[in-house]
Amino acid sequence: MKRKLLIAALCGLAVLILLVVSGPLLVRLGLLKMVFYIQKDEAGHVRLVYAPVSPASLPALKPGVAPPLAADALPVIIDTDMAPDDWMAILYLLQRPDVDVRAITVVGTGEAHCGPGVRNALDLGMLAGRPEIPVACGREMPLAGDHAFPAAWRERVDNLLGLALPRNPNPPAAESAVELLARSVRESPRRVHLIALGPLTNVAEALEADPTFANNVHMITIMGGAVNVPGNVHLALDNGNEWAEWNIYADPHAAALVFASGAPITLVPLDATQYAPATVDFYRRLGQDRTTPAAEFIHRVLTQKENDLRAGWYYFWDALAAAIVTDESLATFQEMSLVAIDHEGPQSGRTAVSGNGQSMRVATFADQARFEVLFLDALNGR
Ligand code: AGV
Ligand code: CA
Repeated sequence: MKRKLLIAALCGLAVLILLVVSGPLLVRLGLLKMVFYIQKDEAGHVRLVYAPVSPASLPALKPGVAPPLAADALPVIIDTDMAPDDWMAILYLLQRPDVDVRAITVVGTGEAHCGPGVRNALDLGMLAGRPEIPVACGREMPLAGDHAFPAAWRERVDNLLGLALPRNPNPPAAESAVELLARSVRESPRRVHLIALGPLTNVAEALEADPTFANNVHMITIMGGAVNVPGNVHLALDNGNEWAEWNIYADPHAAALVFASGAPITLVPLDATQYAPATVDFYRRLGQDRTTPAAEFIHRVLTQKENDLRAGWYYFWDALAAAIVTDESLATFQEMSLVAIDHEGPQSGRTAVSGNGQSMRVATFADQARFEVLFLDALNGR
């Protein structure tokens, strides 16, 4: 009996090893759709996963058609570090007829590097039928300090998680991100809504470069910070910093300058985004309801992220912030006086309540069910 069990276990192990070794080859040959393989997860742990491989072999995506813009569409500039949930936020905004995306500026101190980040932003514009939207990148070092996103994360987002987008024939803007920000704000017929989805390096530089910049900004909505909840850098870094959220941590001095600038700010910190986890349930719903190239692309992105969804540590951080811009009733807000702590140490990058802080509107809760419907509808052009 014992021997039979042992033999069965050994056979099982042999089959598993065979599948791991031969899986990728069988997929290449088109004999398998799913495969076991060894992957390093976001926290750097090695694990065995069962998932589709070779996203490059998926059928090429065709450019979609942008919705006709409403006459009173909100003029918006997106400042982004081009991580996967930034792609979701960008496509959400591009698919909404009530949003007029006038420029995309990539921040060089976030997850993507400038070269691939700009390329991918242009190609997202192509996917959404808006290839003419200008895209530029900013400086690649924070205004102060040397906090950087993990190299492995950067490589993955630079490579679009192995996915492909239709190629936008337009070149990047000839200007820098700060110049493009300044010009887009200046030339907008109405005051623009600036949506910052990465470290605040570009936004701080633009505010510093031109004291009148903020006059033509209706609102800066920032995904970043953690006020009354733990931060998220400590999940990846072993530095004892329990407070900081990545976007603020990557350039705390830039955040401090933006906070102190006097510009009107809506902060969407982890306090609110914790209510918008990227769930397997949402992924399944999108799988059954994807009628546009944008919806199809985000489904592919979530397929690449499936293990993170199952592990429960992936959130629609930036997509939620974008959705809140279009529908404020998704969130509950509190007026708070906040500082961004920009000195080195275990609290570097913390967004803390302080009597010396800047008053801003802070989202502390989000309606998950309504956000998901809005997101799914917009991706599908509804
Ligand atoms: O902290 C949230 C910000 C968002 O702008 N980013 C991801 C979103 O684009 C950084 C981040 C936090 N945890 C992460 C992040 C993780 N586990 N993997 C990749 N990026
Ligand atoms: Ca981001």
